[in-house]
Amino acid sequence: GQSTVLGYPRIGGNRELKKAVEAYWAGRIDAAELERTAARLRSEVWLTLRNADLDAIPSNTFSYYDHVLDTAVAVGAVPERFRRLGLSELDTYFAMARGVDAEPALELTKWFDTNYHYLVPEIGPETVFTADPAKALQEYAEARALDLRTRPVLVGPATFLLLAKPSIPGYDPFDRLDDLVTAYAELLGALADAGVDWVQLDEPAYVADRIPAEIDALREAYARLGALDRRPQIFVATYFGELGDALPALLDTPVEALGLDLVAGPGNLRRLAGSGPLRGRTIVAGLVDGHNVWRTDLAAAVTAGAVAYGLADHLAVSTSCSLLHVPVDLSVETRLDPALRERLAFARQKVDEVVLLSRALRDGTAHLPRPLPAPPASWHNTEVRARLAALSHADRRRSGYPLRAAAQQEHLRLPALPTTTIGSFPQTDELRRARASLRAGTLDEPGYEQVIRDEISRVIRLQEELGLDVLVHGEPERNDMVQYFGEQLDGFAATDRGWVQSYGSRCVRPPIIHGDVARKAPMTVAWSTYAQSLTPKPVKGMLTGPVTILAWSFVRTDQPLADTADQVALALRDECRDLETAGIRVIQVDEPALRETLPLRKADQKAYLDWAIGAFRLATSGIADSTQIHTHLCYSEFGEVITAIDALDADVTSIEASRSKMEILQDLQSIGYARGVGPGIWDIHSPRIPTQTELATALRHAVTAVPAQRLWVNPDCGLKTRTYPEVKSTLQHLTAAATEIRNH
Ligand code: THG
Ligand code: ZN
Repeated sequence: GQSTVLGYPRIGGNRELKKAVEAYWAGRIDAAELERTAARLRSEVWLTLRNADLDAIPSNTFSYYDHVLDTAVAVGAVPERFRRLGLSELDTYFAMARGVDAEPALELTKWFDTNYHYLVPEIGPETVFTADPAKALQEYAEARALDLRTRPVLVGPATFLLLAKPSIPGYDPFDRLDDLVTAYAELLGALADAGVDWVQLDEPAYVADRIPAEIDALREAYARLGALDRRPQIFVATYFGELGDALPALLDTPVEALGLDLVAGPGNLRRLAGSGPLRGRTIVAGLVDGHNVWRTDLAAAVTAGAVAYGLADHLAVSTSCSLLHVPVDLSVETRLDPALRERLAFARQKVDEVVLLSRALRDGTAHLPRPLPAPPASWHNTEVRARLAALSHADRRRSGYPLRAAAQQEHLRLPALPTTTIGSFPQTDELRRARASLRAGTLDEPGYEQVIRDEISRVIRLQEELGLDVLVHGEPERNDMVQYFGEQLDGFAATDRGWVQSYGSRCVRPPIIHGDVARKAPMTVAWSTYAQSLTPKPVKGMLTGPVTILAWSFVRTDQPLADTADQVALALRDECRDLETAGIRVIQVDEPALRETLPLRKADQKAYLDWAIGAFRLATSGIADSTQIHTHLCYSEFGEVITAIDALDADVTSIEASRSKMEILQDLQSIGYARGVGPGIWDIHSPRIPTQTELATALRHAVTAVPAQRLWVNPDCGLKTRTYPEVKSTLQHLTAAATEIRNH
């Protein structure tokens, strides 16, 4: 068999791409220097893959920002509003990615169920598709100069349109598939002319539920591309789940290779067995998990691979999806617990696994490494497991809302339309410097804590001056909201350089959950009570919910996610109790990831929502009626999970709404949501400072959907990416707008 990977991280082992791109944006380097860095990173990846003895090496997996945007450029889908800026090609590209003063960027949204975000193509009847193969050809030629014949990768035409949004309301971008396939035909022709043997077209959209018309359209698209007489061989890659009816549809076309995710979609094998003769086609078996960091169980993978081999005359071994979603190289993580390290594989190590598997399938399993020993006993927490086993329904239930609401009003004495913020305040240069000095050893722990205390008291004073009703401590002590909890919980490990691209130049370093989760000591109580000691107004405790902690970590796969979620929930439950005992009267448990980990297929969604809601309620039900629970949701459209939001049973839900023009309020109203709600009236992702009039208008609109007694006034997300001048002005406008509406 052959070996390949569907894609490889492009950020570099030390985030060189992030640094170069940001230096270019800041004007510190020019386009030529940026391009040199990019070319070096590309050749490093190709040489790494060649030196690992991988048979088939992908190209065009590099991106300055996002591979969906690259595909949009390759088919000419650059909206007129960016073309007319008259910028260079590179700057037009970055204008689409980041916006410019005059034009907002393309929308950014989740790439399936990963923590990667892509730029949403805008497609309408006016879009003129034209093939622009320059980038793919350039990369192919660069690799050719290293004596490599690579396989260019593009997002496939059907998935591209299914991920797009209409440029005018009501239009369906998918209606343009025929025209788009014409552009792809031209692209394939240009690649063939350059000597390209194989092209990879990614169609992951077909592992989600698709209507028959969409499946038929996929079949027709690949029948057309397959019938071209001037083209490379076509490899259609699918990943993140099971293909369903798209599998026989693709086998109905002349495509030469089909990629199946056998990690997230083990049922693909059964489906393949039932789908008739493969007629010489290659099956690319995704046996090595590209979405998680665990070493592959090679014996089990060989067994699955052998089954696939039995079905297909031609088999290649691959990763389940692109390796974009895992860190680059485990070998630099010298500070990890050896017992954990030996169980992990990052991108570089996963390439070795692919090569080993393809050899084992050809030559037998004699050379496979020995299986791992059992995990260390210290990863197992008997006490947590006993607590989990003893849980009952009652542990996930609070009193009825009317009782709670009365007790909370008694305890908090808030005005109508109470004002608050979501939690974080700007991370100042001083804070960043202090964190860097602490790491470098030039600032000691007491010195660092003094910096944090000073910052908290500044933030409290500012909020009192602004007249906000429920205050926050501003989270100056936190880097990333998940990293912060991961560092304090048993069962989690942090990496030094395990960066993964989240969007554009932004990366995250997800913690790894390897064992039973337990709280060693209170995690947030000291800072929250310090903040509360400075003011008579209620200060919110700030926690990250179990679903979000799991979504933004690498999770263990040896037990159901639901169990891990409940373990995290128990730790948070104890934290809530301790906050309450320490005098904190309002606790916010954020679940911004609730929507993003929703399974791609409808059939799997209920089970997910059941455990997700159950874990949130377990975390938040161990407290008195008089303690008010808030939750905060952002980064997604929540219409689809509206009943789940209700089922969380939080006393107050603050939710991103300013971009969707508050449609979410109608949605909540229509399912009978009857508790507090704070639709974000300030879009904090924009540096624009809204006026008091604008905010008052938004509030006036909101009170038509939600009675004033239940309506909260707040921005739509945390303020850590904004500056103090922006925050001060806008919060002033926000409190003034609330007063204006209260007095009418
Ligand atoms: N934390 C984590 N995952 C997330 C988010 C988060 N996923 C979804 C969403 N939020 C993604 N958004 C961001 C926003 C900013 C950054 C990363 C993801 C960011 N990263 C810093 C960078 O790349 O410079 C590094 C941060 C660090 O030093 O830890 O700014 O909030 N886990
Ligand atoms: Zn938010």
